[in-house]
Amino acid sequence: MNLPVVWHRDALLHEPRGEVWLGVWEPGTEVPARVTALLEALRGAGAELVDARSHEDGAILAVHDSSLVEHLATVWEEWEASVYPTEHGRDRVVPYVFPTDGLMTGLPLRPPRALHGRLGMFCYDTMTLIGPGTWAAARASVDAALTAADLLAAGAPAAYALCRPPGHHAGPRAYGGSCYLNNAAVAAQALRASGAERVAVCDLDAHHGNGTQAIFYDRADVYFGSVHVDPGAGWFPHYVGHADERGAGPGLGSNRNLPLKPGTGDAGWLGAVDVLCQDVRAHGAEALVISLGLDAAASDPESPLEVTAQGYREALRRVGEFGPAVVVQEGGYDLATLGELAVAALSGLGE
Ligand code: SP5
Ligand code: ZN
Repeated sequence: MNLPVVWHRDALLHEPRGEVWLGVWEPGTEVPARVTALLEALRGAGAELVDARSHEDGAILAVHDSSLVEHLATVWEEWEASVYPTEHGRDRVVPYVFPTDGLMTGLPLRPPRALHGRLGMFCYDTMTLIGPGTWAAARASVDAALTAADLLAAGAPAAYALCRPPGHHAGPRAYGGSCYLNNAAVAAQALRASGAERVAVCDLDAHHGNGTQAIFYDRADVYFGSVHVDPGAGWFPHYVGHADERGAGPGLGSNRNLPLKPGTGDAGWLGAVDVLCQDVRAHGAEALVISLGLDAAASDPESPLEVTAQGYREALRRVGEFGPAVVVQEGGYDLATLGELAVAALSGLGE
């Protein structure tokens, strides 16, 4: 495989030790072994491994509020120095109160004094835990995406960033869905900064990329399109990802959601990918970011879309025709097939 694979060893430091789903702590699927599975398969396919280089925070602050970045960078140390681990036996950061519109009823948001009260200002679910290595891994994941964008700026036709933790559920000032910083959005913004006037983000993860959508919703220069299992059919992120979300203000028309029925399979999924391709062409994108979640696969425990490895390969063949591409790893949770899915998908690029 003739494609640079960018990764950072700190990706392994993030150990969420599960997720709290409906009030119960479960093992969770976004595990460090995902990195090992992907690396081994890609190395076996002959890919060139590239170490992620460190980048300034400016690239992150171009898409995220500084309040979120500051929170993520410091919350573990504050948690650990407090009574949560010792008196309460809580060795991971999990929120419990959320300042929803229904709670606030238009009142001004005053950051709570208690850390355990403040968490819900930034985290919108109970499944995205923070431990000692989470910040280092999230920061390294962004560095992988930025290093891949650098390779494109230097003339590479494509580069793959083995990002972990994933990023597409992280918005301008909120994290959730196993995501902390939005690697794909940071890469798209970096491609803009390195000279591409128009960029397109195509999100193939089984779940809607609500964070990336939110970041670019009112912008015309960065198109966002997503194929995903219909949130209206009962799937995460439940509240967003509907077909009528088309962008706002100058960005009206630059956002496309293609929610799909559970059980859709290759033909229907690739038909939706074709709609994204038409959009990318119409947008006049000079560079692409592909949010490559492999959790639409039939083998995946987290989604019902029933896509095959050949389907993924064909999707990247089609999307990759429209320009140089940074491919960013998002979800994908079946450790037994994750590696072969990635190899199949990436082998479609440039075919
Ligand atoms: C990046 C990415 O793919 N994030 C996915 C986050 C969605 N996770 C949804 C989890 C729904 C609850 N899991 C059910 C576990 C039942 N044992
Ligand atoms: Zn997903």
